[in-house]
Amino acid sequence: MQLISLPASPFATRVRIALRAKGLDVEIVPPPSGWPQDRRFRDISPTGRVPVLILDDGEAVWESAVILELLEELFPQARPLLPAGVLERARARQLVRVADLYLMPPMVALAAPQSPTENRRLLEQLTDALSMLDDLLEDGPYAVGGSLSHADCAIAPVLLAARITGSRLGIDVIEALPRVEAYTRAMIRDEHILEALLEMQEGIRRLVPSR
Ligand SMILES: N[C@@H](CCC(=O)N[C@@H](CS)C(=O)NCC(=O)O)C(=O)O
Repeated sequence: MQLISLPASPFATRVRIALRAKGLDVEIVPPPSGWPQDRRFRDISPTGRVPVLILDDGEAVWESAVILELLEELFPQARPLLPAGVLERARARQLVRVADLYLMPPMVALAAPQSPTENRRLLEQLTDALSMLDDLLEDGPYAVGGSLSHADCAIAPVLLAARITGSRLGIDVIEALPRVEAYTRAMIRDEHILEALLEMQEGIRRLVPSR
């Protein structure tokens, strides 16, 4: 199997955390030159986005949350990354949705130049979403159910991205949120999260050397 990935991508990072935790031997490759317009890349990733998982038979699967679910089903013998309880599984999936629908969109928009008014509006959206996350996170070292799950795969890279986005704008978007703050300290005690986040941070530094 191959994972088409970029180190700086929080979406690709969530899949890399899962691959590491499951101990799956997957070759990590960059997108082809000419990405994202490249026709051959569009044939396997119609959205033109990474990550994309290429299975051994050549089938391509895109959308990071779907890739995470697929890995659970393809490798039931590997470490499960969804909690055993039905409700806890729903909670883990909810946090993946929170990352995708509420946390990432303002951050993606903030990465592009915006007017000061728009910047303020997006920042407000981001802090609202972070404060919702503060209410949703459990107290333990992991987001849900006491062990590493899809929720952590999704939330940990988003929080690194939030910290970097905030510091670029001169504010710490996390410091006033006790659970989120505690979680950002606890998450890096997990070796799989830590390694993938260091890769992501280095990827961002290479893209924007001042960060
Ligand atoms: N919903 C997608 C989002 C993936 C995504 O936005 N990836 C970005 C990198 S972080 C990308 O490939 N952007 C290329 C582009 O927009 O042209 C997923 O979860 O996989």
